[in-house]
Order: sequence, then C-alpha cells, then structure tokens
Amino acid sequence: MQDALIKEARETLLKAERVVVFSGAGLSAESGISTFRGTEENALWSRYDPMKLASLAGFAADPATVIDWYSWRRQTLASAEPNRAHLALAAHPAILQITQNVDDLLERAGVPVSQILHLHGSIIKDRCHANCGEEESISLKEPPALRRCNKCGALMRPAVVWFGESLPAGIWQEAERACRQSDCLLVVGTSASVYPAAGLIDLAQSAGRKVIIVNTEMSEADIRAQHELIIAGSCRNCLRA
Ligand code: BV8
Ligand code: ZN
Repeated sequence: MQDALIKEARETLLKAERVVVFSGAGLSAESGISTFRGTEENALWSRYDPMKLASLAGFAADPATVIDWYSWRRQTLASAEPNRAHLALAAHPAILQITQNVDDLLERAGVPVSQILHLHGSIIKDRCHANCGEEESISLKEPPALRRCNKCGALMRPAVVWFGESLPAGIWQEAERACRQSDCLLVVGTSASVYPAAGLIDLAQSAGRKVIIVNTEMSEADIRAQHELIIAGSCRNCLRA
C-alpha cells in the first residue's frame, strides 16, 4: 500500500511545477534529533515542559536552565548527521524548504541556504535578547553558557523563535507567498500543531493546492485537509532522491 502511495506522490510531484516542502521535527528524527511531541521515548516535550523552556516567560523565570537545555540540544546536534531524507531534499535544490526546524541539517545535506526558510529561527546562533542587533555563531560542540551581550549588556539567547514571540516578519511573508503560489505542498514530519506555521497547510489547501503528507503517525494536518495524499511512513523511507 505504501509503495503505491509513494508512486502516486512521485507522479504528482513530477507533474507539479512549483513544489514547496514544509517540514518539522520528524524530518530530523532519524538523525537522532528528538522531536517535540512524537511518541518515541526521547520526545523532548515528554521530558520537559515546552512552555517553560522554549518560551519568553520561561527564559525570564530561569534563563540558566533554558540555556542548559539548549546546550544539551546543541551538543546532540553536533554529533548528528543529515539522514537520507535531508539528502533526498538536497537533490532538488530548486525546491524551497520551509522548515520549523532550528537545526542546520538541511544546510549540511547541501540545500542552498537561499532555499531554506527557518520559520522558528536557528539553534546554531545566539542573539541579543534586547534585540540590539548583536548576533553570533556558536560552537555546537562547546556551546556558550549564559552570558551577556558584548554590545549592550543584555542577556544573549539562542536565535530561535520562542512561544509568545513573533516569527521573523520577512520570512513568514515569504513562506505564505510561496505556499500560495505553489502547486504542490509536500508536508514532512510535522504534527501541524504549532501556529502560525501549521496554518501554511490550510493556506495551500484553501488555494486548492495538492498536499502530500509524510508522517509516521496521524497528525492534525490529516484531520483538517481534504484533497491530500497521506503516506504513513518515515521521511527517510518515503523521500528518495
Ligand atoms: C506567534 C523553536 C505571534 C524553539 C518552536 C494561532 C496563531 C498564532 C499563534 C498561536 C495560535 N495558537 C496558539 C498560538 C501560540 C503558539 C502556538 O502555536 N502554540 C501551540 C502549542 C498551540 N505559537 C506561538 O507562540 C508562535 N508565535 O504566534 O507569534 C504572537 C506574538 C506574541 C504573542 C502571541 C502571539 C511561535 C511558535 C514557535 C515556537 N518555537 N521552536 C525551539 O526549537 O527550541 S516550536 C517547536 O514546535 C519546533 O519549532 C517544532 O518544529 C515545532 C512544531 O513541531 P513539529 O516540528 O511538528 O514537531 P512535533 O514533535 O510536534 O511533531 C513531529 C512529527 O513528526 C510527529 O507528527 C511525528 O509523528 C512525526 N515523525 C516522527 N518521526 C518521523 C516522523 N515523520 C516522518 N518520519 C519520521 N521518521
Ligand atoms: Zn545587545
């Protein structure tokens, strides 16, 4: 059954002229990066409270613990490699990658940086929490401890988008425009539970675009979307160059 669905998806993708990929944590799961809400035992949220560690309020309440949590995630990423799904996506450099992921595995797989929209920012950089403009790449192997901005003295924090923070305006507008203008949205490895990012699926649907969903489990996207192809399988097995 899965092979037939993959064959149908492949035909749809080959016929499409403007494919856009929308990815989530499931894309990096087979590289050993914990997902947020998946059922596997190492899902991040099953052990931590996201509202405490990936939110403005959490950082204000306990910045040291938040930075320790990111240091652990950064060191995990340091020893991770892109998996076959990243490499399959990189084999099509003209396709725009809209990702909720904050890792750099798409870049490391060879996707041109200009073709990747990180809706939720990047864990491989720190930025000033007071938005003074200071931003620094960090070592994933030896991530920095809690520290202050050299420019203005406010705290530095990972350059990610926390709950309660707005998405980078330009990136969000570009993602919306790309989904509107696409003729096929390939949705891989996301629970479609975080907004406004998950709204991109509805946007593509309401514009009558074909939506192909690759996920190992049912997701909120399945429940909402009508004309779509759902492939219940892992990214690494379903996406082939
Ligand atoms: C904002 C960065 C305006 C940090 C993350 C409606 C509209 C607007 C906002 C909201 C709204 N409703 C609620 C909100 C608020 C909130 C929100 O969405 N809350 C949720 C919990 C309901 N949204 C926000 O706060 C956003 N900001 O709206 O700004 C604003 C401004 C001021 C005040 C108010 C509003 C900001 C959201 C961004 C949060 N940052 N990450 C970090 O990473 O540390 S979110 C985090 O979740 C990651 O980015 C992650 O990618 C993302 C989404 O999760 P998924 O990627 O889908 O991962 P998940 O684990 O959930 O699912 C993995 C899937 O993969 C599963 O389905 C699994 O089955 C599948 N899978 C696993 N293995 C595989 C696989 N599939 C295939 N193959 C495999 N091998
Ligand atoms: Zn500063």
